Amino acid sequence: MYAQMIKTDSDRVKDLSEMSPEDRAFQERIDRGEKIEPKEYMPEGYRKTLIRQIGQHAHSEIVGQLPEGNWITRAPTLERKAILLAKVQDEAGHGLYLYCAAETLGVSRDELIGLLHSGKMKYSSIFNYPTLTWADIGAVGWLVDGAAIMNQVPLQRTSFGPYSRAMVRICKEESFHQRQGYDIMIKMAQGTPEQKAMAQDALNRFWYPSLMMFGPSDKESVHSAQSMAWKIKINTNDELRQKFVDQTVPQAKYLGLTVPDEHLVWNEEKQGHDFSEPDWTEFFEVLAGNGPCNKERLAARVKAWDDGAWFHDGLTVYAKKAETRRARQPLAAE
Ligand code: BYC
Repeated sequence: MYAQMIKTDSDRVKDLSEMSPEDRAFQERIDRGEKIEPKEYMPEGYRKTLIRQIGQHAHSEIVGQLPEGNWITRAPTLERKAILLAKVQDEAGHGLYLYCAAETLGVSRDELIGLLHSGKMKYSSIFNYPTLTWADIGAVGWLVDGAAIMNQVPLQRTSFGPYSRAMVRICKEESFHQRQGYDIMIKMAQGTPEQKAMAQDALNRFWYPSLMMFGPSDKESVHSAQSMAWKIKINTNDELRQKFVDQTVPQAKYLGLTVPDEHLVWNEEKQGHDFSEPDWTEFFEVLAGNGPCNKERLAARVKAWDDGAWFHDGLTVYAKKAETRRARQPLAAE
């Protein structure tokens, strides 16, 4: 059912005068900055948009474990291994908070996971790129988690209560993730010439995919206008991309690394950097399933699900039996 719904939430933004009385009252609550809670009235489009965004966000956290999980057994020291393990576990936790937030909107976790596995629901484009060296783990923490924080800090103020509360906790953990990535980059950039070259190579490969994480340019973004009217999104894709570039360029400079963009320049007038757009053809190809690792990532998730089926099935049967037992319990016990 949700497969058909997912695409239908990008209608033109309606004016207050065009809305039903319920939708107008709802929009006025949003405009006053009130939070919307699961059992309260919400337009169908608001609910669908949230299911799409929160579901995709949850899937991103879960699929996002794969490129880093790949390096747990190869981390260079025991300390780095323990830190990476903790970070990857945090991502699993983020996925679970977000699936719970989505479930309050009337969609089950199994349904969402089914949509991911059938390719009907997306996850972040960034996780379709490979992590080839240890420096990539630094770049993922620094750039990917850095971009995630830039996007997620404003989402703490999103209008849907459960999503907003999940984001508060997630943001705290993401900031540790970004620091651990930057710490790896410092070590590599200040290491041997070979290590510094690895750090530069990781920056070269992750720079543009990180810029793509914010979504297409504002003129190509189909959902932004309505999502911003509903305060599901607080900033446009281009606003956040600009902030990310402005924050990250000095960090690259501190590392002694070069951002791979010959057009990157400080613009005094706009008090921000001018920079090159990512290759949007590549972005849409990745979204269509043709990125370097799309097939591998999805296959890994489907395999994990299938391998764990005996456990889910066991738990479900146990839960049913326990419910039947409880229902049969004599009232005298009360
Ligand atoms: N990748 O109209 P637009 C993490 C899709 S996990 C894939 O601008 P919207 C981490 C978009 O869905 C962080 N698809 O959409 C985890 C739409 O397609 P559909 C993940 C993308 O929703 C582990 C179409 O393009 N963060 O940090 O208004 C380890 C048009 O786009 C992408 C979130 O999920 C993309 N990059 O804005 C380390 C944040 N961009 O659905 C780190 C929550 C766009 O119509 N999400 N699309 O088929 C958001 O803030 C918004 O959904 C977006 C897109 C800004 C991503």
